[in-house]
Amino acid sequence: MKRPILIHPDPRLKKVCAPVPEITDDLRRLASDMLETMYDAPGIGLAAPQVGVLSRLIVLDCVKAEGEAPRPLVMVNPEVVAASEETRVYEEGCLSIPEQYAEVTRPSEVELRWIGLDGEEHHEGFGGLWATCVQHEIDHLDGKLFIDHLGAMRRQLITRKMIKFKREQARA
Ligand code: K1U
Ligand code: ZN
Repeated sequence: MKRPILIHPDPRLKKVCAPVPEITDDLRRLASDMLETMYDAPGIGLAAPQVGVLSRLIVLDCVKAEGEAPRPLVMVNPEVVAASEETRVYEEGCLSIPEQYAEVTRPSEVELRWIGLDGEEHHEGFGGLWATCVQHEIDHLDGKLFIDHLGAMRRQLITRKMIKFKREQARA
């Protein structure tokens, strides 16, 4: 089932999310709904707070090349355990900040630990778009948006545009 995506500004997007204590059927259903919502948007990632659930759960699939098999990943309680000194700049977007893009600098490679829906602990290194996306999603779990990496002026400008966007959406 597709779920509505919260649009910035919304107080739920500013909260630090709680760790998931156990893998339940409700959590599996939420992960499945989030993947459906992400693919439909379309997007390459989605964090639980974006659908109003303040739990540490993210989904992502950064396979972009046509003809390549999808690789949906579900990460419970994801943590960056190591990050490269080398950085990469990428023009990021966010499904909670539609039609706004900005360059964000982040470590180009990260090593992650997370719990899968199988209840097992996973470790893996990510680079390129996967590294950018997973850091963007973990930021969501800490109440941080990509615009929080920008200067105050640019952030305020985008926030004002979003307030206007939400007002127009409410009227339509
Ligand atoms: O978390 C989100 O809001 C999803 C966001 C993830 C993201 C995008 C770019 C850099 C870092 C993280 C998106 O998926 S925005 C949409 C998007 O980037 C995209 C959509 C379709 C095809 C390719 C990219
Ligand atoms: Zn986002």
